[in-house]
Amino acid sequence: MTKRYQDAKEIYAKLGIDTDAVIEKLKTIPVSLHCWQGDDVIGFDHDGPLTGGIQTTGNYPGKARTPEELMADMEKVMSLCPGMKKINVHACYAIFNGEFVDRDKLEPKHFAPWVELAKKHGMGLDFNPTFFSHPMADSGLTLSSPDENVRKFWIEHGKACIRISEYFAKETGVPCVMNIWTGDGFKDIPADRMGPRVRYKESIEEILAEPFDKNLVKPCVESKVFGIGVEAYTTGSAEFSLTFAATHDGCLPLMDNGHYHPTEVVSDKIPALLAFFPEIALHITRPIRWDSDHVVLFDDETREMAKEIVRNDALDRVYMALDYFDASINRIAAWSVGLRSWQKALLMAMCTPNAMLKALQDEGKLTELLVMQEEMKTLPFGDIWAEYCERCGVKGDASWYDEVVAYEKDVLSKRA
Ligand code: RNT
Ligand code: ZN
Repeated sequence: MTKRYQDAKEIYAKLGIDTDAVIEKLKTIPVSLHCWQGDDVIGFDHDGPLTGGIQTTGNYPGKARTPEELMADMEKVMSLCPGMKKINVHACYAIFNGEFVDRDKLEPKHFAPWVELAKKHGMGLDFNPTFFSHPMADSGLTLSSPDENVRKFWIEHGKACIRISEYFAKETGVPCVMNIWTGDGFKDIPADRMGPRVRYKESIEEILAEPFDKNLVKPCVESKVFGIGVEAYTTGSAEFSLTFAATHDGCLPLMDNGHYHPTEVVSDKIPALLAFFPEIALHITRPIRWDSDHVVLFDDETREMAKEIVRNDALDRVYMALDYFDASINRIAAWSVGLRSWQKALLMAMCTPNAMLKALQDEGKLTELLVMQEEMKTLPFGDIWAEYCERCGVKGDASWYDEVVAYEKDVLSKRA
């Protein structure tokens, strides 16, 4: 224990915060690490481009080309970041040994190496059907398509993913969050806004009709405001997704903080949803002007989101997953900066005298509240962070980046 930590611990103790207890607690809270930062959201089941209205930009050398490379990269990231992790897998990251099957025919065995990875690290797995980057998604509509064959294909994909999610949960002993997101929408003004939504609703209902144990599989519906090439209309809008989750038992709403109008904030939506849903899910990202999926930083809104989870005592009700993809910088660093930032945000929220601040609000002492909230910002949080990292066996300062530089030299730079 450093002298700096001891001093900081005393300062926080005066505010009623037991930093040792906070550190122990945070170590047990899982954050889901998305596999798709490592190869620019491509996966292993197709050669085509990324579609669905999402985009990576940049061409930094060293992206993972095989399951082995991707998993090695993720292990590197996990070794650089504190806290408990889960791995978030997309269906397009199926691993075929010779025989290829299309997305509607996927089976648990195609994801066995992911289960092995999870077991090796004592982690859980989350899962996502991939409704994009596929010829059956070329029209821009999948589950909401007017073409019955297209819908049927994607419904079968969704059902296969439910079975795979349940397999993940059974194998790892950790519930699997399965997130349904489609990029379905129109570039220009539609003639029918309701038809696709009614079809989308019925398609998700068919997927969820696949039998599964609600304690093992947590299906979510993720909303979105618009995508690239689908600027005028998104089938799975905020109202659609929220209402769907609210009216379908066992289905969770998933909010991605890149999927709203730029002045809306997910931090404010978290407590609104927690007032109604037993459990909710998040995609944590950083939008710049649009759903740009920049690397998550320790910035104001990230901290505000973490605060809402922590001070509403909802760490066990909110499934937290990272979702960003930057191809313009070292991908190991991109992943690590984002995960470390979210960990920092959680730690800071847990090192805040939330009960005291709430009491000031309820007593109408709003001037004092403002003063105290500002005071909190300059407490020696960095020393608590350093201690937390130390106790998790990772670097608390920027020297984690030295390992990234070495990995780039030894491993990434050799990938042609
Ligand atoms: C896209 C959504 C979605 C994807 C992943 C890859 O805007 O955020 O969650 O990023 O499924
Ligand atoms: Zn997302």
